[in-house]
Amino acid sequence: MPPLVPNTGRPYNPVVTLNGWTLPWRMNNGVKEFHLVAEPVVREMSPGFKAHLWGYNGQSPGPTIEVVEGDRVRMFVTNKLPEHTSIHWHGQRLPNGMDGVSGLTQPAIPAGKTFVYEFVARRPGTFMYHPHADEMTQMAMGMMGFWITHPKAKHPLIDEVDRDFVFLLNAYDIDPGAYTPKIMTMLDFNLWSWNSRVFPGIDPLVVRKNDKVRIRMGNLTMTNHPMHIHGHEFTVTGTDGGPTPKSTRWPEVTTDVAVGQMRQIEFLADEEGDWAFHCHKSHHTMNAMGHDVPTMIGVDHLQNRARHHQRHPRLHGDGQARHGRHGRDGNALARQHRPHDERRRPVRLG
Ligand SMILES: [Cu+2]
Repeated sequence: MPPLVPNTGRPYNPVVTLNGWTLPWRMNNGVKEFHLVAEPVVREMSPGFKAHLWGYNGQSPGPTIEVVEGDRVRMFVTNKLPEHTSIHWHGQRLPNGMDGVSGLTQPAIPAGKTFVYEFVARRPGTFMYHPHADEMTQMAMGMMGFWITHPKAKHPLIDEVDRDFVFLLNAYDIDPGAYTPKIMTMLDFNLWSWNSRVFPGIDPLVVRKNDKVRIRMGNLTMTNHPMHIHGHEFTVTGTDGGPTPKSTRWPEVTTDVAVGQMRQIEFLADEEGDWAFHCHKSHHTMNAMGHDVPTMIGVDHLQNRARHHQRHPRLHGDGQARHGRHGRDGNALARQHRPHDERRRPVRLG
């Protein structure tokens, strides 16, 4: 027998935010009230590796907001950052003054102040939120979140699914040994993350065999990501513009998510196993990026080590006998020579 469905509670199947959560609300005279607090946060990006980011309500990305088509929504936004901010509700139909572009539709929210946004969630779909104030800094620091508007009735283009996952693609440039992202980086980020987590710290998308699965992804990095799934085919059923017409859907195993875009994919999980789902840019899959590292393929490491040992005996601890245990790769050398301080990030490769 399938699980019983209660006749009270939410009239929709809530989404699962990878390594995240949905923001609670309160009803006030028919208005759904939410409170977002923009503030500095500490995010553990993978086990043992903590980053000092900016986010909302203690986390980067901020909590997911879930509402129903037609809801009147009131968002209190309190600014606990050391500078001004605002929130733009990416993709929403709303009154111009609620669009959150500082210097255009509103003065920025000063540090220490609260601003209130209010509008009706007019169309169902998948949306994002992020600042439109000092954008380069604030998004490089992790300020962003997801917004889902569920359809209020059965929608011809929105299927019911058993599992509904959401995550944001984001990117950081954090030097080894450092905690804070370099905010001036434009393209050459060294951490490509999902909801500010990196492999193996990303929640798996666990489903039952033959579940119908929906995944909603938003891209708030500075480059595109061809997202690829193994063992199944999916269709793109929605964008930030809403559900796609059925005539435009065809089977794919990879779909590109461009900068500032959102893609919603669906498939039947009818093959058992642990299937990979990843960006097909090999640099992003490997993740631990160091573009200034020379190619070490073909280099005679043993001879180099001997030479290095002669010049820098102090770095080699108890001497050359130890080297044999560390293999022949360039990373082993880097590990040996790096001081063992507690700020060191565990190096993980795909
Ligand atoms: Cu990518």
